[in-house]
Amino acid sequence: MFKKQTKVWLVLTIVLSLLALASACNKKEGEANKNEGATTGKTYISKGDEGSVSGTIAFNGTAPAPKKIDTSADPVCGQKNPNLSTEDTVVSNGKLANAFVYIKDGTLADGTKIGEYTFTTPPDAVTLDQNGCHYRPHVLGIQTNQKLKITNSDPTQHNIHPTPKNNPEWNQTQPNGAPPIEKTFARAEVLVPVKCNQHPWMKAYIGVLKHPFFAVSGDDGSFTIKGVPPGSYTVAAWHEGGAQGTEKINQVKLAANGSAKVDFAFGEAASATARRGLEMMPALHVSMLGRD
Ligand SMILES: [Cu+2]
Repeated sequence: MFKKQTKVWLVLTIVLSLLALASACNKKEGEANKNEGATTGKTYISKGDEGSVSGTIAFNGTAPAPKKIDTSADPVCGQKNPNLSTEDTVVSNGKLANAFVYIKDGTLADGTKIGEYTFTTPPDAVTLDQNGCHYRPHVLGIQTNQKLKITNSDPTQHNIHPTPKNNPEWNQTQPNGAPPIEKTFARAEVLVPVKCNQHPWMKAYIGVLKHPFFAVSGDDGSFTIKGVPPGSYTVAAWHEGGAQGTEKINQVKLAANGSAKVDFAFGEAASATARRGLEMMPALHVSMLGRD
């Protein structure tokens, strides 16, 4: 009787152990499959047939005049930069500076969606300088995981505080004379606002993308995105005007070794211009789909 009971227990124990082992093996296999699934995407390799996308950002209507900033909270700022003014809408001769223009979506000539490619991270850092108690540049682009080097060229202390939605938020004090701060952004985000906890008027915007196809419009409103593979793309221009900024969208087709033109317009009369543009512009040159 005693012997029979022991046998039953022994068999039960063996069966249960085997079941547990099988379950563990299945789990491991499942995890391995999941990891395999995560490594999608092929690295883009230049074919030597890349071209450029360029254009101009217009500002229609009356641009708000820059306002002088009251820097009395930190006398050092006033000493170094007595004429510090707002930079939210910088317009000269009807052209808008500091618009962030980028390839938002599209398909390369080889039929691959741009989002399916991985683009090599540039080894050089992008610099954001604090100089005269404002950020230089005011708008910048960077690739995911590319180094952002923050420098303090002022004889006063700053506190850099990006407020991203898709990346971790942080803030860090940088006293005068302190070494540069180096940071990266792991995820794409257009755009990450940056403020200074020391000087409430200080603002910058960082466009983070997985690819290098972006540019910022200069004082003459012009921009050029270089090294773009041939394909059909949605190009977006973002400007900080409005609560969350304003984004305009256009379509562009780029031939091998080509140079495509695409213009954008912001300001009060921008929508009307965009509609006129649709009727007048040749389709391949640019089709205007002004949004907002
Ligand atoms: Cu500051």
